[in-house]
Amino acid sequence: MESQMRDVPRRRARGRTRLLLGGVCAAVIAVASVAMTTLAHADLSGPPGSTLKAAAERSGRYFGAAMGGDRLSDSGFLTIANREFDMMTAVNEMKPDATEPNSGQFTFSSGDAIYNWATQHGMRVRGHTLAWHAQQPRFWANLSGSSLRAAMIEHINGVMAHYKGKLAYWDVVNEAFAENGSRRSSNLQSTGNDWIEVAFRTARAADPSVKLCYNDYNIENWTYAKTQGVYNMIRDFKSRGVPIDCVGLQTHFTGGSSLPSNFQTTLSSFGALGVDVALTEADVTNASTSQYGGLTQACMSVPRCVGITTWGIRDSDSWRGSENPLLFDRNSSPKPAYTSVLNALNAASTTVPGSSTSPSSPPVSSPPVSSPPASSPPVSSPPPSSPPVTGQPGTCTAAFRMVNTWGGGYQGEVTVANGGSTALNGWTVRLTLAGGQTIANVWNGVNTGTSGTVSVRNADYNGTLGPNATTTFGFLVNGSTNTAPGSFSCTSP
Ligand code: 9MR
Repeated sequence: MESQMRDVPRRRARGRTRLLLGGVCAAVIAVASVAMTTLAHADLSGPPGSTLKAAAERSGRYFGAAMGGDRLSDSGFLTIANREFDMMTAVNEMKPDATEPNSGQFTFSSGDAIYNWATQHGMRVRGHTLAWHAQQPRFWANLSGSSLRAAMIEHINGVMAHYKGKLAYWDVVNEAFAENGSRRSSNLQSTGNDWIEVAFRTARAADPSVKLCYNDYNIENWTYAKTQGVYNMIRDFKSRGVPIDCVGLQTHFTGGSSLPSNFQTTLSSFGALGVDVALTEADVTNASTSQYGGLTQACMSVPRCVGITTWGIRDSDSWRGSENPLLFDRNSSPKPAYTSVLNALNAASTTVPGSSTSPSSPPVSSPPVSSPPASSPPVSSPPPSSPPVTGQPGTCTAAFRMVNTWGGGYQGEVTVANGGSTALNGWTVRLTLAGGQTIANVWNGVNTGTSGTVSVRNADYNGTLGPNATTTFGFLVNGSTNTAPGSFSCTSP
C-alpha cells in the first residue's frame, strides 16, 4: 500500500487540517456483471434489525461501507461486510486515475473486483468518483481548456458506459467547492464555470438509470459558507433542469471537526430542493457514541436521507486509523458507537419516499418535494394565461441557444416547442453542423449522425408535448470553429 499526503481540506474558521492517507490497491480479476439488488420493503412496525443493514432497511434505507481492493483477501473485513452492510463504495478503484491511466485506455479490473464481490453478496454499489481535482489521470496534467474539458467528457462516457445500469449512485463530481463557498480553483474549474453541469449532463446521457450525486466534505453545518455554496449550486441546477439527483455529505467528523447541532436542518434543506441526501464517508474521532447516534438520528428523521456509508469498517481500515473513528475495533468487535447507530436506525421516524406502501413518513423535517423523476428533462406546461390555441395540429418548432463556447467546441441547447392545438407524440429536429464539426454528446435526445446534417429525436421520456409545451435537449460539439448550426427543422409524426 502506498501512502501519500494529498490536498488538505481545511475548515479555516477553526484552523483544522486533515491528512489524507491511503493506498491504491491491487487489481483483481473481473467477472461478469451482476444485476442490481433492490431495496427491502420498508416497514417501521416490524421487529428491530439486529444488523446495521437490517435496521436501515426497516425504513427503506441502506447502510454502506467503503472498501479498497486489498480487503478482498481480508476475511475479517469480508465477514463483517457481508453480515452488516448492503451498499459498497470503492475507496480508490473507480477514481479517474484508476479507471483511465492513459488517454482512452480504460481499466476496470480493480473496480470490477469490488463491484462483483459486493453484488454477489447482495449489496448495491456506489460509484466514486468521475470528476475531481485529485487522483486524476496523469495525462490530464498536460491538458487544459477545451482539451481537458473533452478529456473529462470522454472519461465520464467511458467509465459510465462500462457500469451502465449496474450502479445505484455515481458521485459525478467530488469536492468542487472551497471553504469560503466559492468554487475551488482547479484545472477543471479553469475550463469554465459550467464544467460541473456539463459533467452531470454528460453523465445523465451516458446512463439514465443511475442516480447522479454531487459529493463533498465540510457541508454538514448549515450556516457554513461552503454548505451554502453547494446548496445554491444545487438549487440553481434544479431550477434550470440540470440533471442532479443527490448530494453526498461526506460526514468526516475527524481531525477535530464534530457533529453540528443543525445537521438535520442541512439534510432537510438539501432534501427540500428535490434531491436525495446521503452520508457518504462517515467517520468520527474516537467513534463518539453521541455523535454517531446523532448523525444517524438526523438522517433517520429526514425522508430524503437515503442511507449512511462509513469510510471503512474497522479502525484498521480507516484513512485516519490513529483516531479510531469507525464502528468496529481492530479485532472486528463492534464498539459502543455501533450500538448507538443500530439503535438510532431502529428508531427511524421516517421512511424513504417510495420504499413503503403504507408510508409512515410525515414530512417531519422536509416538505414534500415535487421534482421531476431522475431522467425527466424539464417539460413546461403552458402558463395559465396562455392565449386560446389556434395553431395547427402537431406544429413543432426548434430554437437554438449557444450555451457556452471554448477553443475547440461549444455546448448548444435546442428548445422544441409545440405550437399546435393537439399533443405532439414524438419529434425530430434536423440541424446542420458547420464543416469540420462533430457532435460529441447529446442529452435528452437521441441523435443519428455526428457531422453534417444530424437528426435528433426525442428520448423515451420527453416525446409527448401538449399544446404550447416545450422541452429542451443539449449537445456538445467539437471542432475548430464555434459556428452555430444552420438550417433547423422540426418534424413530428
Ligand atoms: O481513502 C482514500 C485514500 O486511500 C486516498 O489516498 C485518498 C486520496 O485522495 O482518498 C481517500 O478517500 C477520500 C475520498 O475519495 C474523498 N473524500 C475524502 C476521502 C478521505 O481522504
